[in-house]
Parts: sequence; C-alpha cells; structure tokens
Amino acid sequence: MNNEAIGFFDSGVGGLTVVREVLKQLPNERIVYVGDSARAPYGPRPAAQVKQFSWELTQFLLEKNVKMLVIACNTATAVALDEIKEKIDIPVVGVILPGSRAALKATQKNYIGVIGTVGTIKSGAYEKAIHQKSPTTKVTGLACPKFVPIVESNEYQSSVAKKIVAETLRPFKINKPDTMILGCTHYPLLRPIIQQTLGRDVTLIDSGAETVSDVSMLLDYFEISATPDRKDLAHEFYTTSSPKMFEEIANQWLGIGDLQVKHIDLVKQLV
Ligand code: I24
Ligand code: DGL
Repeated sequence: MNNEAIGFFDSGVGGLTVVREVLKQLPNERIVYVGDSARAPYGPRPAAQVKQFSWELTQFLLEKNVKMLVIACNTATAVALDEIKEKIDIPVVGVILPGSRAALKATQKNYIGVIGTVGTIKSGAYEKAIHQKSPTTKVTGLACPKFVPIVESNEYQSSVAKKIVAETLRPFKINKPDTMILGCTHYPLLRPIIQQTLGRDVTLIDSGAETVSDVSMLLDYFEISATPDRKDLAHEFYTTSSPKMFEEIANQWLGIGDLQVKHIDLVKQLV
C-alpha cells in the first residue's frame, strides 16, 4: 500500500482525457498533474526540445514525491519515455505501449493504423512498439496536424471538423486498417467523427484509456495501490500558463467542482 500520488504530465490540458479515465478506473488514487500549456503544443516541436521539457516536468513531479510517473502526452512519450524510464527510480508509464498492445489484440487483418501529431508519427515509436512484438503486422502512421487546433478552437463537433477529418483520413480509404490507434491526447474528443469517417468496421483504440488499465495493473504488481475509501482526495493540478483557463476546461471535462489549479514557473526562458 502506498498513498502517495500518481504523477501525470502533458504538454497542456489534453492529458485530462487520461485523468478522466483515472477517475473512472482508479477513483482511490490521488493525482498530481502538470500541464505545460505555456509551451504547448509539443506536436510540431523538435524531438530534442520535447525531451528537455519532459525532463523539467519529470523533475517537478519527482519533487512532489509521486509513486509512479505517467507520461500522458503521446509526443513526449514518443521521444522521452526510454530515457526517463532508464534514469529514475519509480515506475514510468507512457501512452504508446498500452495502445499498441490493445491494437494488436483487436486487429483481425493484422493491419493497424496510427494517427497522431507530427512529432509522434515522425518518431515511428508506435511502429517500433508494435513490430517489437509482431514484426509481420502492417502499420501505417499518419500525422494529423489539424486535429489538435480543431479541438482547441472548440469546433470538434462541427461540420468543419467533419470535413477536415474526412480530408485528412482519406489516405486510409484505399487500403483500410481494421484497427486505428488514436495516438494523441486530443483525439478522443474527435472519436465520433473519426468513427463515422472510417466506418463502423474499424476498431478505434484510445491510447489514454488503455494506459490507465496498465497503470492499474502496475499498481497491483508493485503493491503500491492506495488504501480504499479515502475521503476527499486532494488532487493537485499545475500549469505553466493561466490557471483560470486550465480550471475552466478541467471543471467542464472532469466534472469535479472547485479544482485546485496553481501556476508554476518552470520556464526561465521560452526557447
Ligand atoms: N481543449 C483543449 N485545449 C484548449 C480546448 C481548449 N479550448 C477549448 N477546448 N485550449 O484541449 C488550449 C489553450 N490553453 C491555454 C492555457 O490554459 C489552458 C488552455 C483538449 C482538452 C481535452 C480534455 C475545448 C474543450 C473544452 C472543455 C472540455 C473539453 C474540450 F473547452 F475539448
Ligand atoms: N498532448 C499531445 C499528444 O498527445 C497533443 C498536443 C500537443 O501537440 O501538445 O501528442
């Protein structure tokens, strides 16, 4: 048993899609979350820079004494997971392996599609993870740089979103994978439109939700689950930009009132 918090970091607020799954699957666990909204989005940034930012966020969470670290951001997982896992002493979980595992389980035709940011797709991290286990599985990655801005402009249910999603996913029309990994924190919000575009015969894999199932399993494996029936868990949220905007989105998305959101200054200089 261990009642320390689980630490989560993301480039901004997108990782709250993962937090929502924690509240559902692991309501006893306390969360410390840090979102680097001041430097988001990470998707278009060079890998070396994302790696450096990821280390700053990791350092911050280690100072909070977290018992486990979850990299909720796909782009950060793609470039920084291996190094962070190697160098720190608590269990570290990214969002790429759990999504890959679930996709391998789901695919019938041995053909998996992956959508994500430019950084995630460029890294080839999903292909590597899938091929490590199953070299014969066909994997096609596609960067969808327009998807994050659609969500962040609150248009993710609009006809504009439908049009952009249809146009972007057109390459998958020809030789269609039967399983598609939503390899970005924001894509669960576009899920209905993505499903409609690809058709009902394609299984969508939510990498964040799969990750929380893995976190649950690892808490058991390391025997560090929290004790049950803890009252009024004080989750902590930190952002490198405006706490007010973070709070509004988090309140709306997580449906928990009076959230504790604090500003932090990781950033001595914007690079
Ligand atoms: N969704 C995300 N980011 C935003 C947004 C959004 N604005 C509206 N919605 N803004 O990510 C990023 C800008 N920063 C500035 C600094 O403070 C934080 C925000 C996806 C979040 C997924 C949980 C749309 C929106 C919303 C409420 C809930 C969900 C959602 F307003 F997608
Ligand atoms: N959190 C990022 C990811 O999952 C998406 C937003 C960004 O580009 O920062 O890849």
